[in-house]
Amino acid sequence: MSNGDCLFCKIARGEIPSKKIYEDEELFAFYDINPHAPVHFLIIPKRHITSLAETTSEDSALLGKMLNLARKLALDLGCRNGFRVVINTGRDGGQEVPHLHVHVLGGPRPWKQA
Ligand code: IU
Repeated sequence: MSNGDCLFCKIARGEIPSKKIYEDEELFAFYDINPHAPVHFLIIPKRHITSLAETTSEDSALLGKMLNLARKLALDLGCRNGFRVVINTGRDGGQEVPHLHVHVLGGPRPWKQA
């Protein structure tokens, strides 16, 4: 189920434009609007999940798909020397957008830590 007011649900539905990298029935990937590294993109589920803290063991397959896609897209986008995967979770985790998202950061260093 998507959430009408959620920014990332709107991005996933194409109602707010984004630099899309990938889309399937469950996931959507797009470049971060404020990149912290030469390659910085986000992977989100199309279904509204507020954060990693709201997932359950029933979301295991979805979470696995998100990580598999992180690896695939990072390599496709040239992050051959490594990349960083971050899931900010909740207020103390520094999460600003309340829709689960995986940050993938890579490219030649130096770059800011997200
Ligand atoms: P955070 O993990 O919730 O702190 O990160 C949210 C990210 O979403 C942050 O890096 C923003 O630059 C990014 N972002 C975006 O790419 N497009 C948007 O419309 C908005 C935020 I709002």
